[in-house]
Amino acid sequence: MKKTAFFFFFFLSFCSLCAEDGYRLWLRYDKISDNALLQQYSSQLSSLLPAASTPTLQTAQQELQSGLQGLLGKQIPLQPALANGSIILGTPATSSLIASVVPARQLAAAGAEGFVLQTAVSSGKNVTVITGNKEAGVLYGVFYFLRLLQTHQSIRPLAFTSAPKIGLRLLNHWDNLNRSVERGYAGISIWDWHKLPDYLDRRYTDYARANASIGINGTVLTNVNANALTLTKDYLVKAAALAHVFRPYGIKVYLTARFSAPIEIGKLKTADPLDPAVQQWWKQKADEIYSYIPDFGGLLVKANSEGQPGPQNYGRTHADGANMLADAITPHGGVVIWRAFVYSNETPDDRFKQAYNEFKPLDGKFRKGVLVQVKNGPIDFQPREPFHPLFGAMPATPLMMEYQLTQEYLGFATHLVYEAPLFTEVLQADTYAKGKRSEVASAIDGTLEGHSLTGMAGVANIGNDRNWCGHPFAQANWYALGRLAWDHDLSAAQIAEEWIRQTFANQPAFVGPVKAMMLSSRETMVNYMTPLGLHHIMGYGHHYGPAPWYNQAPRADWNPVYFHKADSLGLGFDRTAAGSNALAQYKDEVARLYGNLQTCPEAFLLWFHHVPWNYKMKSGRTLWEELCYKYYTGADSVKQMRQTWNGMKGLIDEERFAQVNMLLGIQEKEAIWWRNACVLYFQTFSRMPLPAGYEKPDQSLEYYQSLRFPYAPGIGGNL
Ligand code: GCW
Repeated sequence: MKKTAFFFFFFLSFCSLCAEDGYRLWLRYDKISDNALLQQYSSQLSSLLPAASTPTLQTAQQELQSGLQGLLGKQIPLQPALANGSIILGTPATSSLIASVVPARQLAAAGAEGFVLQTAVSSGKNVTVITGNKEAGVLYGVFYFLRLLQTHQSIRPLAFTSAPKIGLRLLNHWDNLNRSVERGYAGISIWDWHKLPDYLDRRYTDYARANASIGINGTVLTNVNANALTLTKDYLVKAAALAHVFRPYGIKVYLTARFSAPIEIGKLKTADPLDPAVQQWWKQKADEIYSYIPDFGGLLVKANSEGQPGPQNYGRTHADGANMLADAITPHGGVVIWRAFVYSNETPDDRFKQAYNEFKPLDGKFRKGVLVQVKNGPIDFQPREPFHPLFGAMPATPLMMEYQLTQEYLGFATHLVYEAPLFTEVLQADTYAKGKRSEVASAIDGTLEGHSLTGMAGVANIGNDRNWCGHPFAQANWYALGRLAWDHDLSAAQIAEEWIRQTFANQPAFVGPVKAMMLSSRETMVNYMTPLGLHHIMGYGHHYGPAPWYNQAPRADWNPVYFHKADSLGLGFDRTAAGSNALAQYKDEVARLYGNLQTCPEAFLLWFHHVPWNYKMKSGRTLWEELCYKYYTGADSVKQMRQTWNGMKGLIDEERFAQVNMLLGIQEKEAIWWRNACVLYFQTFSRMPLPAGYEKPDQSLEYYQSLRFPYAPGIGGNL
């Protein structure tokens, strides 16, 4: 007996020493250390009524059991008889008790995917009900309930209903069949195509758990720079195996379609969407896909963009291409997600304007079942972009939001950047499409134009690194995407707080400072990389580090100099009527706000104006001084982040503490690199001295320009 206890103790202490490698994400379920709370929860939760034996309800039950076992440190028995503290799991269809205990209007409010958490008295017993109209809702409810415990919230009384505001809540993996990940910084792809379909890594299940816990209900497995082989039988069988793992978690599988697939794998001479043989080929392909994956979510397509084939190769429009695929896919219940990230090499116009120019005229031409997926901003996932002018501009078309979780332009997986403030800034921007209060969020959730097909996607930051995302804090961006897709009214602060409490610790001494650090991290990064509306000034190709001087790219709009337009007079891209007039793509109210130098928020200044170096900013400083101020403040803030983190020593496990500490060290160096390189380079145009009091860069501009990174991660060849 003693021996067992010793080993148990040994095992526990061993686990606490070795287990904090980040693998458990925000689903750690460690025993609650606050004894009073532990006792309270224990007395409120005594047993679990066995759920119906369907895959999703059994999954929900297992999650609840293992979660409670961890959090309460004891097993909650399955017990059919109602007792004080019973938990009842199920849908009104699987349990008559639920229908009698939960008010019908609450169930109605939960809709198809939502859930109800309800405490009630049934046959004289205090019970907790976790329910939804569909089984996936029950699972979401279980995860929400476990979150309440993990974050030390009260669980009695509960009368809480929650339903997602957005229908398709997706991750987009830019994963190639050779397991390289385009713009991936967390190892190779988690999809081990070679061993699929027979070898099902435990990670696939944990991936599904993590996604379901935040309401993500679909995953696009493959890169939008697509490989036609994805749609061959060999790979469909592999994708079907993943779909099988994900199904109980309410997660559908989607794939990317290469537009030229009929030629490459179908032996046709053309991929012209108006050619009957091509249409027939896609119909048969869709039938085949659905024979393997009956609940297949649909196809995501990047066409006529950055060298990808598309309908324009045949003189057809994006709508022609999307509609052909929709005719094949929608009869099976799937959707076609067509990306609006296009810019043509031949079009000499401002790259900002190209997606709008191509897509706006197609509004109303897309078939039912097609969504157009639009990046949050007009260029390309920069640290700060104004909202994309297509939002609010295509009333007849369901527009889906595309964010980038992977930090292609945000310091890779080395910089601590919490992206929720970026996401919410865009969602809250007012498009004025139907007058004031026509926020981007309402264009995405369907309320602005009355669409029922709605979606939000995040380009995944997941790889096979033990901690999934490379940086322990990058997990928060995955988490935030799911939470905001479910409910975009949540604040970045609220999401950060619940993530920290589950992922690290509940102590206020930790939560407070770390939350503040997360919330300011995005602005800090903007300051040391692209302040005042600068954009696209990173290294060429790999996108690592600063290279505002670069002008050797094969096309003008891949060059930083194209975007910042520094000259002896000033800095910034004039997108007013006097310049490219991109502002005309916005509603008048927005165009006026940004178009007037006096009213344009300074955060967006250089997006829209070419501003003289000695222009007086609101602070009283000149543009040049303000630019220096921002770069130096940004780099200094990283120093402060390190200090904050150092103060957290001892409050969490040593392993993750040390990892973050080292990463912040790199971030500080790289912030100084960005600052020095950019200030020295822009100084060659402003010809003004560094304002007094700033430490001089310790290297020359030539030094920064000479740096080369042939093996920077994330380029990802699609072999
Ligand atoms: O940001 C750019 C990336 C490309 C990516 C492209 C896109 C998948 O640099 O790597 O290609 O966007 O979104 O299609």
